[in-house]
Amino acid sequence: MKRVFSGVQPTGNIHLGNYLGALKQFVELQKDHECIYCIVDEHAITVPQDPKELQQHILDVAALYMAVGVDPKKSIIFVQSSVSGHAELGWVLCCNSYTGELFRMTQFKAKSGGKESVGTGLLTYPVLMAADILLYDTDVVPVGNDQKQHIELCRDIAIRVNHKYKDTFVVPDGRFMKSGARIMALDDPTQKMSKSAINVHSRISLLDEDNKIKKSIMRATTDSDGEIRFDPENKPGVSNLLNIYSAFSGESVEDIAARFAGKGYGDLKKEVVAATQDALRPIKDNYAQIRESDELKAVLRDGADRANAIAEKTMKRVREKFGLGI
Ligand code: ATP
Ligand code: LTN
Repeated sequence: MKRVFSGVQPTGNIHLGNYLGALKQFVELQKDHECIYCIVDEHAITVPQDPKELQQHILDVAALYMAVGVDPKKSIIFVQSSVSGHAELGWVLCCNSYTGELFRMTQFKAKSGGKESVGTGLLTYPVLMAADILLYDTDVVPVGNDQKQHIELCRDIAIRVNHKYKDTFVVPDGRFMKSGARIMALDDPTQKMSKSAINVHSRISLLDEDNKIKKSIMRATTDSDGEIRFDPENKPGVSNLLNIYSAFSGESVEDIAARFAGKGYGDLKKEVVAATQDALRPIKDNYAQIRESDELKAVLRDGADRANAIAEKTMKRVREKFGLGI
């Protein structure tokens, strides 16, 4: 069975982009893969976090994993910092990556742009991500499109180390959804939907109430030509709505556009509202129950034990290959 690994940062506001790009894949892959899903708290502290809030957000993401359908009996769910191999392998990989390749990462450029001083962790962030993935001999990494460059870097580092130290790592592949891989902000469809945008109507959070979902979608930015057609370059707003609808229904964007021929944007938006509300309703119901249950921390402890057993085997191999320790 192929092994899957992915992670989400516990930084609040888990949104439709996170769900349609990543979490939805997590659930699908459980059927026929050995899956490991991590809450990457060490990635979260690359920017300042309030410790109390971080603790809550870790539990929020764990509960959301389970609420969308990740089953802790089938998959491992755990918190990154509870397995020390991540930080340890992260350091080893830092010593096998180049500052040049890290400075080229578009996410680093975006997050560091215009700042007077930039934390080192923001630069080495993708190396820690590579460590997360390589620590588990991962075959498949389900993520959104924005992580493509980081997956490529992870592959480059794995190939480089394998060349130097012979067959140390499995070289993983990214896995991207057809329609959900890049959900755009509703208020500005030229930007990706993000947790950190100031305007709450730029995103749908997975726990948003029906009314909020309706408001955010009905006021989504479109264009003035009135035709419903999939054309991300010239019609990013309408194309984003078609993408969201397609990701929920499984129908192709072209078929949806054909079905709406001659109708107005309002008609399309109403159906997107209904599809989103219907999809999020059971997630919200499950979440409320799971977040309050005592079972949650037990799931994370059990996940950490199972993850650690795999990680330790890899670290033993890595230490031997590199000549670390005695
Ligand atoms: P954000 O930019 O919203 O803060 P993020 O990408 O920095 O999110 P994570 O929460 O760790 O951080 O992302 C979890 C998963 O969601 C990743 O696989 C990421 O690629 C995916 N993802 C994030 N935003 C989108 C989006 N707008 N569309 C599709 N997938 C997304
Ligand atoms: N960098 C990712 C989160 C992340 C991740 C990972 C995803 C950290 N480690 C390992 C997949 C595999 C993000 O910002 N979305």
